[in-house]
Amino acid sequence: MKTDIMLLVCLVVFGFLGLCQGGELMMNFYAKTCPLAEEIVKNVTWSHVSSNPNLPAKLLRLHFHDCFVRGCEGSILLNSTANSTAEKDATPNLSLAGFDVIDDVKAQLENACPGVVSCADIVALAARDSVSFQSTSIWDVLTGRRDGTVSLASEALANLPAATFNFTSLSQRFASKGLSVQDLVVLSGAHTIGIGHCNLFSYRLYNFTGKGDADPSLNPAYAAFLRTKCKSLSDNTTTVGMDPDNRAQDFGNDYFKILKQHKGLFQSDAALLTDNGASNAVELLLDSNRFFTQFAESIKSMGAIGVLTGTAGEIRKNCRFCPCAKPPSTPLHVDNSFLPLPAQESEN
Ligand code: HEM
Ligand SMILES: *[C@@H]1O[C@H](CO)[C@@H](O)[C@H](O)[C@H]1NC(C)=O
Ligand SMILES: *[C@@H]1O[C@H](CO)[C@@H](O)[C@H](O)[C@H]1NC(C)=O
Ligand SMILES: *[C@@H]1O[C@H](CO)[C@@H](O)[C@H](O)[C@H]1NC(C)=O
Ligand SMILES: *[C@@H]1O[C@H](CO)[C@@H](O)[C@H](O)[C@H]1NC(C)=O
Ligand SMILES: *[C@@H]1O[C@H](CO)[C@@H](O)[C@H](O)[C@H]1NC(C)=O
Ligand SMILES: *[C@@H]1O[C@H](CO)[C@@H](O)[C@H](O)[C@H]1NC(C)=O
Ligand SMILES: *[C@H]1O[C@H](CO)[C@@H](O)[C@H](O)[C@H]1NC(C)=O
Repeated sequence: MKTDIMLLVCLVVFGFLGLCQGGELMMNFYAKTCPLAEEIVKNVTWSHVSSNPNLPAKLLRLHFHDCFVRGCEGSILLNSTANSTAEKDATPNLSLAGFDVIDDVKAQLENACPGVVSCADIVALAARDSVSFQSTSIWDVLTGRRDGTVSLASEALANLPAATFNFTSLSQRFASKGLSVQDLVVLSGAHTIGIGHCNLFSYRLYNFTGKGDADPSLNPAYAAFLRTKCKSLSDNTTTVGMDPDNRAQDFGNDYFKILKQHKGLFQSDAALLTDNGASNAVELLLDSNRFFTQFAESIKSMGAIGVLTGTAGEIRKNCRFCPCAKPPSTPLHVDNSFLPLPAQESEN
C-alpha cells in the first residue's frame, strides 16, 4: 500500500517512528475524504437523542473514558475477546452506555465512505453533538484520530479516577494525562448532567466516620434527601440525578453552583473544594460565559490525549471488533496485583 511505502521511506530518512506517524488533529479532517462525515454523525446522533434524553450524559462519559485509557483511540468500544477482557467489561462494571449509537453512526458512515472515518473520532463528535442537541455546537472537535487495537480491563482500573478519590489523587490522575487542575475542575462540570448509582456515594450518607454520621462535607438537607433514595450501602440499581437542580438536564455551569452548596454527589466532586486553587477555579466558573469558553478548551485537551494520527493505528470497520488485531504490546494475561488501588476505589 502507498501509505506503507511512504512510512518505509520516512523511516529510512528519519529512522524514528515517532516522526513518521505524521499528522495532527485538525478541524474538519474529513473535508476531502468524506465531506458529509460530520453532518452524518450529527444527524444520526440527534435522531437517537430525540428519543433518549439520557444519551448526552452517556456519550460524554464514553468520550472521557475512551481518552483516559490508552488515549482517545476508540479502545472503549472494543469487545472482550477470548484472550482478553476489554475496558468496557472492567469489573466493577463501568455502567457505560451509548455503544449502539456509535454502531449506528459507524454503519451509516461506512455506507457513505467505507473505511475512512475512525471510531475514535465518532466518539469525540457524538459526545459534542449529543450535548449540543438542537443547538449550535457547544465546542469544536478536532478530528483525524485513528483507532487502537488493544483494550484491557486492567488499564481502565489503573487510569480512571474513582468517585472516592481525594483532591491529591484526582489531580495526579489528570496530571498523568497532561491535564491541569483547571482542566480537572472545568471538566468535572460535566457532572451537571446524568446519573450516579447509589452504591458509589451511599457510604457518605450512613456511618461515614463510624459514628452513624454522614460525610460532614455533604449538605445535611441534601444528605437526608439522598437517604430517602438510597436505602443501603450496597444498592447498585437505584440512581439519582447528579445535579439536583438540573432536572431539565441542560448543559451549563450549574454544577459549580450546587458544588458551593455542598451538593456534589461524589467525594471526588466535594474534593474540588478542599484545594485553594481548585476552589478559586470553581468560583470563577460561576460565570456562565467563562464556563463555556473554558470547557471548550479543556475538552479539546482531553480529546487530544494519546491520539493516534497519520499512519498509526487503523480505521476499524466495526467499532467493537478489531480484525487485524496485532498481539497487544502488553501481556494478554495481565497480572493485576500491581494495581495501586484497593478494589472499592476503582470506578463503578
Ligand atoms: C474528575 C474525576 C471523575 C470521576 C471520579 C468521575 C466519576 C463518575 C462516576 C462514579 C459516575 C457515575 C456512574 C454511574 O453511577 O453510572 C460518573 C458519571 C458521569 N461522568 Fe464522571 N467522573 C469524573 C470526571 C468526568 C469527566 C471529565 C467527564 C466528562 C467530561 C465526566 C462525565 C460524566 C457523565 C456525563 C456522567 C453521567 C453518566 C450517566 O448519566 O450515565 N466525568 N462519573
Ligand atoms: C441532516 O439533517 C438535515 C436536517 O434534517 C438534512 O437537511 C440533511 O440533508 C441531513 N444530512 C445528511 C447527510 O443526512
Ligand atoms: C487467542 O490466543 C490464541 C493462542 O495464543 C490464538 O491462537 C488466538 O488467535 C487468540 N485469539 C484472539 C482473538 O486474539
Ligand atoms: C489521598 O488519597 C491517597 C490515596 O488513598 C492517600 O494516600 C492520601 O493520604 C490522601 N491525601 C489526603 C490529603 O487525604
Ligand atoms: C458504624 O461504624 C462503627 C465503626 O465501624 C460500627 O461499630 C457500627 O456498628 C456501625 N453502625 C452501623 C449502624 O452500621
Ligand atoms: C449488584 O449487587 C449484586 C448483589 O450484591 C451483585 O450480585 C451484582 O453483581 C451487582 N451488580 C453490578 C452491576 O455490580
Ligand atoms: C460485542 O458485544 C455485544 C454485547 O455483548 C454483542 O451484542 C455484539 O454482538 C458483540 N459484537 C462483536 C462484533 O463482537
Ligand atoms: C458489564 O460487565 C459485564 C461482565 O463483567 C458485561 O456482561 C456487561 O455487558 C457490561 N456492561 C456494559 C454496559 O458493557
